[in-house]
Amino acid sequence: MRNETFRKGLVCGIIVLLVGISLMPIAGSLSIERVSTASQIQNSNLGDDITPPVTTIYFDPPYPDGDNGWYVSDVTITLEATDDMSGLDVIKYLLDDSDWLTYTGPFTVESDGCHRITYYAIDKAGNVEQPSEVIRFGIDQTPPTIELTWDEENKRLVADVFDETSGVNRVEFYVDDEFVGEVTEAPYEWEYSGTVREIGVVVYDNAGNRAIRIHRSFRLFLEQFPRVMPVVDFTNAMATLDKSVFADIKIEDTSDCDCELGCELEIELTFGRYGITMIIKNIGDSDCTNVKWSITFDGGIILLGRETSGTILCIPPGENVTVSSGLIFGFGRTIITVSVESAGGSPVTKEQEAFIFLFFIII
Ligand SMILES: [Ca+2]
Ligand SMILES: [Ca+2]
Repeated sequence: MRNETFRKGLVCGIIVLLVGISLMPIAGSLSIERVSTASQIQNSNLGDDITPPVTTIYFDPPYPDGDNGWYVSDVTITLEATDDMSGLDVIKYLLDDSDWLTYTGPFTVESDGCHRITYYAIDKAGNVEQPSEVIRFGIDQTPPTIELTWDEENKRLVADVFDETSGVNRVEFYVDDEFVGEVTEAPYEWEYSGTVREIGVVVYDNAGNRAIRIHRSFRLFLEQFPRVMPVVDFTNAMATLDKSVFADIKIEDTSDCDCELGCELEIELTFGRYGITMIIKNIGDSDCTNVKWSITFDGGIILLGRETSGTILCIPPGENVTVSSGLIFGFGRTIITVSVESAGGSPVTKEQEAFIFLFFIII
Protein backbone atom coordinates (compact mmCIF):
# COMPACT_ATOMS: atom_id res chain seq x y z
CA MET A 1 0.00 0.00 0.00
CA ARG A 2 2.86 2.36 0.84
CA ASN A 3 4.54 1.39 -2.44
CA GLU A 4 1.32 2.18 -4.32
CA THR A 5 1.11 5.64 -2.70
CA PHE A 6 4.78 6.28 -3.46
CA ARG A 7 4.29 5.36 -7.14
CA LYS A 8 1.31 7.70 -7.51
CA GLY A 9 3.28 10.49 -5.87
CA LEU A 10 6.25 9.87 -8.17
CA VAL A 11 4.02 9.92 -11.29
CA CYS A 12 2.37 13.16 -10.19
CA GLY A 13 5.77 14.68 -9.52
CA ILE A 14 7.04 13.70 -12.97
CA ILE A 15 3.87 15.11 -14.61
CA VAL A 16 4.24 18.43 -12.76
CA LEU A 17 7.94 18.54 -13.74
CA LEU A 18 7.16 17.84 -17.44
CA VAL A 19 4.40 20.43 -17.51
CA GLY A 20 6.78 22.94 -15.93
CA ILE A 21 9.53 22.20 -18.45
CA SER A 22 7.09 22.39 -21.36
CA LEU A 23 5.82 25.79 -20.23
CA MET A 24 9.27 27.35 -19.85
CA PRO A 25 10.05 27.90 -23.57
CA ILE A 26 6.51 29.30 -24.07
CA ALA A 27 7.08 31.97 -21.41
CA GLY A 28 10.46 32.73 -23.00
CA SER A 29 9.03 33.06 -26.49
CA LEU A 30 6.25 35.33 -25.17
CA SER A 31 8.77 37.74 -23.72
CA ILE A 32 10.84 37.72 -26.94
CA GLU A 33 7.66 38.26 -28.91
CA ARG A 34 6.84 41.24 -26.73
CA VAL A 35 10.29 42.76 -27.28
CA SER A 36 10.14 42.26 -31.03
CA THR A 37 6.68 43.91 -31.18
CA ALA A 38 7.97 47.01 -29.36
CA SER A 39 10.93 47.18 -31.71
CA GLN A 40 8.65 46.85 -34.71
CA ILE A 41 6.59 49.83 -33.44
CA GLN A 42 9.75 51.87 -33.09
CA ASN A 43 10.99 51.00 -36.56
CA SER A 44 7.64 51.58 -38.25
CA ASN A 45 7.19 55.14 -36.85
CA LEU A 46 8.18 56.83 -40.10
CA GLY A 47 5.66 54.76 -42.07
CA ASP A 48 2.90 55.40 -39.56
CA ASP A 49 3.39 59.20 -39.54
CA ILE A 50 0.95 60.65 -42.00
CA THR A 51 0.54 64.04 -40.33
CA PRO A 52 2.54 67.00 -41.65
CA PRO A 53 4.26 69.40 -39.26
CA VAL A 54 2.69 72.70 -38.23
CA THR A 55 4.68 75.92 -38.62
CA THR A 56 4.11 79.17 -36.74
CA ILE A 57 5.55 82.55 -37.71
CA TYR A 58 6.63 85.22 -35.23
CA PHE A 59 7.35 88.85 -36.02
CA ASP A 60 9.52 91.13 -33.91
CA PRO A 61 8.14 93.72 -33.31
CA PRO A 62 4.99 91.57 -33.11
CA TYR A 63 2.80 94.34 -34.56
CA PRO A 64 3.53 97.27 -36.89
CA ASP A 65 5.14 100.00 -34.78
CA GLY A 66 4.35 102.87 -37.18
CA ASP A 67 1.10 104.44 -38.32
CA ASN A 68 -1.46 102.93 -40.71
CA GLY A 69 -0.11 99.39 -40.44
CA TRP A 70 3.51 100.21 -41.37
CA TYR A 71 6.65 99.14 -39.60
CA VAL A 72 9.15 101.93 -38.97
CA SER A 73 11.87 99.54 -37.82
CA ASP A 74 13.67 96.42 -38.98
CA VAL A 75 11.49 93.30 -38.70
CA THR A 76 12.91 90.01 -37.41
CA ILE A 77 11.09 86.86 -38.47
CA THR A 78 11.20 83.55 -36.63
CA LEU A 79 9.65 80.31 -37.92
CA GLU A 80 8.96 77.43 -35.55
CA ALA A 81 7.55 74.04 -36.52
CA THR A 82 6.38 71.10 -34.44
CA ASP A 83 5.72 67.52 -35.47
CA ASP A 84 4.02 64.95 -33.27
CA MET A 85 5.68 61.73 -34.51
CA SER A 86 8.69 61.49 -36.76
CA GLY A 87 9.98 64.98 -36.00
CA LEU A 88 10.78 68.05 -38.07
CA ASP A 89 13.08 67.71 -41.04
CA VAL A 90 13.15 71.17 -42.64
CA ILE A 91 11.30 74.51 -42.89
CA LYS A 92 11.17 76.27 -46.26
CA TYR A 93 10.17 79.88 -46.85
CA LEU A 94 9.84 82.32 -49.68
CA LEU A 95 10.54 86.03 -49.10
CA ASP A 96 9.46 88.60 -51.70
CA ASP A 97 10.79 87.39 -55.08
CA SER A 98 13.20 84.78 -53.72
CA ASP A 99 13.21 81.08 -54.55
CA TRP A 100 12.27 78.68 -51.75
CA LEU A 101 14.93 79.03 -49.06
CA THR A 102 15.85 76.67 -46.23
CA TYR A 103 15.18 78.25 -42.85
CA THR A 104 18.27 78.19 -40.66
CA GLY A 105 17.26 80.66 -37.94
CA PRO A 106 15.66 84.06 -37.33
CA PHE A 107 16.36 86.61 -40.06
CA THR A 108 15.83 90.35 -40.34
CA VAL A 109 14.15 92.33 -43.10
CA GLU A 110 15.46 95.89 -43.20
CA SER A 111 14.56 97.40 -46.56
CA ASP A 112 11.76 99.88 -47.14
CA GLY A 113 8.87 98.59 -49.20
CA CYS A 114 6.15 95.99 -49.29
CA HIS A 115 7.27 92.51 -48.32
CA ARG A 116 5.62 89.12 -48.51
CA ILE A 117 6.44 85.78 -46.97
CA THR A 118 5.04 82.27 -47.17
CA TYR A 119 6.39 79.08 -45.59
CA TYR A 120 5.91 75.35 -44.96
CA ALA A 121 7.67 72.46 -43.20
CA ILE A 122 8.45 68.81 -43.96
CA ASP A 123 8.74 66.06 -41.32
CA LYS A 124 11.20 63.13 -41.30
CA ALA A 125 8.53 60.83 -42.78
CA GLY A 126 8.29 63.13 -45.78
CA ASN A 127 4.90 64.68 -44.96
CA VAL A 128 4.70 68.17 -46.46
CA GLU A 129 2.74 70.94 -44.78
CA GLN A 130 0.42 73.02 -46.96
CA PRO A 131 2.24 76.34 -47.67
CA SER A 132 0.91 79.19 -45.55
CA GLU A 133 -1.12 82.02 -46.95
CA VAL A 134 1.00 84.90 -48.21
CA ILE A 135 1.61 87.30 -45.32
CA ARG A 136 2.28 90.90 -46.32
CA PHE A 137 3.97 93.61 -44.29
CA GLY A 138 5.36 97.03 -45.12
CA ILE A 139 8.47 98.78 -43.82
CA ASP A 140 9.09 102.51 -44.18
CA GLN A 141 12.02 103.90 -42.20
CA THR A 142 12.72 106.87 -44.46
CA PRO A 143 11.36 110.38 -43.85
CA PRO A 144 9.90 112.29 -46.79
CA THR A 145 12.02 114.70 -48.86
CA ILE A 146 11.14 118.41 -48.92
CA GLU A 147 11.75 121.40 -51.14
CA LEU A 148 10.44 124.54 -49.46
CA THR A 149 10.13 127.93 -51.13
CA TRP A 150 8.48 131.25 -50.43
CA ASP A 151 6.38 132.58 -53.30
CA GLU A 152 6.71 136.32 -52.67
CA GLU A 153 4.38 137.32 -55.48
CA ASN A 154 1.46 135.18 -54.29
CA LYS A 155 2.49 135.28 -50.62
CA ARG A 156 2.57 131.52 -50.34
CA LEU A 157 4.66 128.88 -48.67
CA VAL A 158 5.19 126.17 -51.26
CA ALA A 159 6.36 122.71 -50.20
CA ASP A 160 7.36 120.20 -52.83
CA VAL A 161 7.30 116.96 -50.85
CA PHE A 162 7.74 113.34 -51.77
CA ASP A 163 7.75 110.02 -49.97
CA GLU A 164 8.54 106.94 -51.96
CA THR A 165 7.28 104.13 -49.77
CA SER A 166 4.21 104.92 -47.68
CA GLY A 167 3.45 108.32 -49.24
CA VAL A 168 3.00 111.78 -47.78
CA ASN A 169 0.36 111.99 -45.06
CA ARG A 170 0.33 115.70 -44.21
CA VAL A 171 2.36 118.88 -44.20
CA GLU A 172 2.37 121.36 -41.32
CA PHE A 173 3.33 124.96 -42.11
CA TYR A 174 5.07 127.33 -39.70
CA VAL A 175 5.89 131.02 -39.94
CA ASP A 176 8.32 132.56 -37.45
CA ASP A 177 8.04 129.50 -35.19
CA GLU A 178 4.24 129.71 -35.17
CA PHE A 179 2.05 126.92 -36.55
CA VAL A 180 -0.18 128.42 -39.24
CA GLY A 181 -1.89 125.46 -40.87
CA GLU A 182 -1.89 121.91 -42.15
CA VAL A 183 -2.49 120.47 -45.63
CA THR A 184 -3.30 116.82 -46.23
CA GLU A 185 -3.48 116.77 -50.02
CA ALA A 186 -1.32 118.11 -52.82
CA PRO A 187 -0.64 120.87 -53.66
CA TYR A 188 1.05 121.49 -50.31
CA GLU A 189 0.85 125.28 -50.17
CA TRP A 190 -0.17 127.82 -47.55
CA GLU A 191 -1.11 131.43 -48.10
CA TYR A 192 0.30 133.92 -45.58
CA SER A 193 -0.20 137.65 -45.79
CA GLY A 194 1.95 138.87 -42.90
CA THR A 195 5.62 139.67 -42.74
CA VAL A 196 7.77 136.58 -43.06
CA ARG A 197 11.23 136.20 -41.58
CA GLU A 198 11.32 132.45 -41.24
CA ILE A 199 9.26 129.67 -42.78
CA GLY A 200 9.20 126.01 -41.90
CA VAL A 201 7.40 122.76 -42.68
CA VAL A 202 7.10 119.45 -40.94
CA VAL A 203 6.16 116.62 -43.28
CA TYR A 204 4.83 113.27 -42.10
CA ASP A 205 4.61 110.14 -44.21
CA ASN A 206 1.83 107.59 -43.76
CA ALA A 207 4.07 105.43 -41.58
CA GLY A 208 4.67 108.31 -39.15
CA ASN A 209 8.23 109.27 -40.14
CA ARG A 210 8.74 113.00 -40.31
CA ALA A 211 11.10 115.48 -41.86
CA ILE A 212 11.58 119.16 -41.03
CA ARG A 213 12.76 122.00 -43.20
CA ILE A 214 13.28 125.54 -42.03
CA HIS A 215 14.00 128.45 -44.37
CA ARG A 216 15.28 131.57 -42.66
CA SER A 217 16.81 134.64 -44.21
CA PHE A 218 17.75 132.77 -47.34
CA ARG A 219 19.64 130.12 -45.40
CA LEU A 220 18.37 126.60 -45.58
CA PHE A 221 18.50 124.27 -42.66
CA LEU A 222 17.51 120.69 -43.04
CA GLU A 223 17.44 117.96 -40.54
CA GLN A 224 15.47 114.79 -40.94
CA PHE A 225 14.28 113.14 -37.78
CA PRO A 226 13.49 109.48 -37.85
CA ARG A 227 10.44 108.61 -35.82
CA VAL A 228 12.45 106.95 -33.08
CA MET A 229 14.23 110.17 -32.10
CA PRO A 230 12.77 112.33 -29.35
CA VAL A 231 10.07 114.64 -30.60
CA VAL A 232 11.29 118.21 -30.87
CA ASP A 233 8.71 120.89 -30.21
CA PHE A 234 8.90 122.72 -33.48
CA THR A 235 7.55 125.96 -32.05
CA ASN A 236 10.82 126.22 -30.14
CA ALA A 237 12.85 124.27 -32.61
CA MET A 238 15.31 127.02 -33.39
CA ALA A 239 15.94 127.63 -29.71
CA THR A 240 16.24 124.02 -28.62
CA LEU A 241 18.07 122.39 -31.50
CA ASP A 242 21.72 121.90 -30.85
CA LYS A 243 23.42 124.08 -33.42
CA SER A 244 25.86 121.24 -34.11
CA VAL A 245 23.15 119.49 -36.06
CA PHE A 246 23.65 122.13 -38.71
CA ALA A 247 27.32 121.29 -39.00
CA ASP A 248 26.62 118.59 -41.53
CA ILE A 249 23.66 120.10 -43.25
CA LYS A 250 22.42 118.00 -46.10
CA ILE A 251 20.37 119.70 -48.71
CA GLU A 252 18.91 117.05 -50.90
CA ASP A 253 18.41 117.92 -54.49
CA THR A 254 15.26 116.19 -55.59
CA SER A 255 15.05 118.01 -58.91
CA ASP A 256 16.43 115.01 -60.76
CA CYS A 257 14.44 112.42 -58.87
CA ASP A 258 11.92 110.40 -60.72
CA CYS A 259 8.94 111.24 -58.59
CA GLU A 260 6.53 109.00 -60.46
CA LEU A 261 5.52 106.14 -58.19
CA GLY A 262 5.07 103.77 -61.10
CA CYS A 263 1.92 102.51 -59.42
CA GLU A 264 -1.12 102.40 -61.62
CA LEU A 265 -4.50 101.29 -60.36
CA GLU A 266 -7.38 99.81 -62.28
CA ILE A 267 -10.75 98.77 -60.89
CA GLU A 268 -13.19 96.12 -61.98
CA LEU A 269 -16.69 96.01 -60.55
CA THR A 270 -19.10 93.16 -60.07
CA PHE A 271 -22.66 94.07 -59.17
CA GLY A 272 -24.03 91.20 -57.18
CA ARG A 273 -27.54 90.73 -56.00
CA TYR A 274 -26.77 91.98 -52.50
CA GLY A 275 -23.75 94.21 -52.91
CA ILE A 276 -20.81 95.32 -54.98
CA THR A 277 -17.46 93.64 -55.29
CA MET A 278 -14.50 95.70 -56.46
CA ILE A 279 -11.24 94.18 -57.69
CA ILE A 280 -8.42 96.71 -57.32
CA LYS A 281 -5.51 95.85 -59.62
CA ASN A 282 -2.02 97.29 -59.71
CA ILE A 283 -1.20 97.38 -63.42
CA GLY A 284 1.91 99.52 -62.84
CA ASP A 285 5.47 98.40 -62.27
CA SER A 286 5.96 99.34 -58.65
CA ASP A 287 4.08 98.90 -55.39
CA CYS A 288 0.86 100.82 -54.80
CA THR A 289 0.82 101.76 -51.12
CA ASN A 290 -1.79 103.13 -48.73
CA VAL A 291 -4.51 102.51 -51.26
CA LYS A 292 -7.68 104.20 -50.02
CA TRP A 293 -10.92 102.86 -51.49
CA SER A 294 -14.57 103.76 -51.11
CA ILE A 295 -17.96 102.69 -52.43
CA THR A 296 -20.74 105.28 -51.97
CA PHE A 297 -24.41 105.58 -52.93
CA ASP A 298 -25.82 109.05 -53.71
CA GLY A 299 -29.58 109.43 -54.02
CA GLY A 300 -32.43 107.15 -53.06
CA ILE A 301 -33.16 106.04 -49.54
CA ILE A 302 -30.21 103.97 -48.44
CA LEU A 303 -30.62 102.67 -44.91
CA LEU A 304 -27.69 100.26 -44.86
CA GLY A 305 -24.31 100.50 -46.57
CA ARG A 306 -24.42 104.07 -47.91
CA GLU A 307 -20.65 104.25 -47.75
CA THR A 308 -18.03 101.58 -47.30
CA SER A 309 -14.33 102.44 -47.27
CA GLY A 310 -10.96 101.15 -46.24
CA THR A 311 -7.22 101.32 -46.75
CA ILE A 312 -4.99 98.64 -48.24
CA LEU A 313 -1.38 98.78 -47.08
CA CYS A 314 0.17 97.55 -50.27
CA ILE A 315 -0.67 96.07 -53.66
CA PRO A 316 2.45 94.77 -55.45
CA PRO A 317 2.72 95.10 -59.26
CA GLY A 318 0.54 92.62 -61.13
CA GLU A 319 -1.49 91.70 -58.05
CA ASN A 320 -5.00 92.59 -57.04
CA VAL A 321 -7.10 92.88 -53.91
CA THR A 322 -10.85 92.33 -53.72
CA VAL A 323 -13.04 94.48 -51.48
CA SER A 324 -16.80 94.53 -51.02
CA SER A 325 -19.53 97.02 -50.19
CA GLY A 326 -21.18 94.64 -47.76
CA LEU A 327 -24.94 94.43 -47.48
CA ILE A 328 -27.03 97.22 -49.03
CA PHE A 329 -30.61 97.98 -47.95
CA GLY A 330 -32.71 100.80 -49.38
CA PHE A 331 -35.01 101.98 -52.11
CA GLY A 332 -34.85 104.24 -55.13
CA ARG A 333 -32.64 105.44 -57.93
CA THR A 334 -29.06 106.04 -56.94
CA ILE A 335 -25.58 106.77 -58.29
CA ILE A 336 -22.91 104.36 -57.16
CA THR A 337 -19.43 105.90 -57.03
CA VAL A 338 -16.35 103.81 -56.45
CA SER A 339 -12.96 105.38 -55.94
CA VAL A 340 -9.42 104.21 -55.27
CA GLU A 341 -6.31 106.28 -54.68
CA SER A 342 -2.78 105.28 -53.78
CA ALA A 343 -0.26 107.36 -51.84
CA GLY A 344 0.86 110.19 -54.09
CA GLY A 345 -1.33 109.03 -56.96
CA SER A 346 -4.45 110.37 -58.62
CA PRO A 347 -7.81 108.88 -57.75
CA VAL A 348 -9.43 106.40 -60.10
CA THR A 349 -13.22 106.59 -60.00
CA LYS A 350 -16.18 104.94 -61.65
CA GLU A 351 -19.84 105.80 -61.53
CA GLN A 352 -22.84 103.61 -62.17
CA GLU A 353 -26.54 104.42 -62.12
CA ALA A 354 -28.61 101.81 -60.35
CA PHE A 355 -31.93 101.17 -58.68
CA ILE A 356 -32.03 99.83 -55.15
CA PHE A 357 -34.97 97.70 -54.13
CA LEU A 358 -34.60 96.45 -50.56
CA PHE A 359 -31.48 94.26 -50.65
CA PHE A 360 -31.29 94.17 -54.45
CA ILE A 361 -29.17 96.32 -56.76
CA ILE A 362 -30.68 96.59 -60.23
CA ILE A 363 -28.40 97.97 -62.91
CA1 LIG B 1 4.41 64.15 -38.75
CA1 LIG C 1 8.80 107.19 -45.96
